[in-house]
Amino acid sequence: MSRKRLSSVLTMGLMGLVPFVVAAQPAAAASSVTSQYIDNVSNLLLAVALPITIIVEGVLFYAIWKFRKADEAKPTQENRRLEITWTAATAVVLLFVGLVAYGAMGSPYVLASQEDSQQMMEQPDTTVVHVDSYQWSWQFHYQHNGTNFTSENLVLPAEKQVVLRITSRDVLHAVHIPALGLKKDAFPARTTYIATEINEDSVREEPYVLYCAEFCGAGHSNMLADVIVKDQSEYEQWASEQAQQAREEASGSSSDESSNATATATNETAMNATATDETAALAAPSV
Ligand SMILES: [Cu+2]
Repeated sequence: MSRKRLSSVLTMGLMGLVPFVVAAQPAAAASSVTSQYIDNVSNLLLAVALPITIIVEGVLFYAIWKFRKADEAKPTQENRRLEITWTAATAVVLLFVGLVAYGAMGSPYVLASQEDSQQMMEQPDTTVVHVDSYQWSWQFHYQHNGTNFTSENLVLPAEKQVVLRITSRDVLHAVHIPALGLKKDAFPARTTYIATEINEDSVREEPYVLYCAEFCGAGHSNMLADVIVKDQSEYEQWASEQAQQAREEASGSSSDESSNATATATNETAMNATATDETAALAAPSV
């Protein structure tokens, strides 16, 4: 390629960039550590792919325009240098994509292994939620100051390490919270994990939506839950209230149990009484 031709291709390529630069919006801040990693991969790949695309398109349109009057196109002759160049260029691109993806996927906030998650769960500062899925809803189990309680909504603190322990009671499901960049499959008889830290900016009254992202039967499309992100003090308050309520319910039901036990004992006495009556009836001389 002559220098003149090369410079006209590059000029066309750079001109092609202008509308993209004008249209580009400043990137919104990531909602969680996880989405930050994923956005970084996406932005890096876009930054590299865009100029390559524009140069390739530039060469294509240049060739179409330049040879528009050629009746018979000549086949490309063997050109070892060109072949080595495009093979090496492809290898560099693939290596780059692999390295960038590995940089994100190596983080436990993107792919949490069982070991990573268990290490995080042992740290006292981590909020752990057991996400239990079933056809066709979700249950979120918490432990706060030694009290277990269950919530219909997934309530999470911001600016704090969070681990979701995910299980399924029946078939395959998947936890998907697009707004927070979180997604993980749920399997029966197996536990999977999501580890993340939600950014302060994501705290809001309006809930985010958790979707089931694995087709799981007739009720799949209704398998949604609200995700509420609170700041740490509000989260603490919510969790304490829920734990308190659970303790009250537990003490209420245990007194119910003792009254049930009393009722059962009374019934037994009544049965004994019946037996006595029967015995008496049997023993009574027939007339
Ligand atoms: Cu589903």
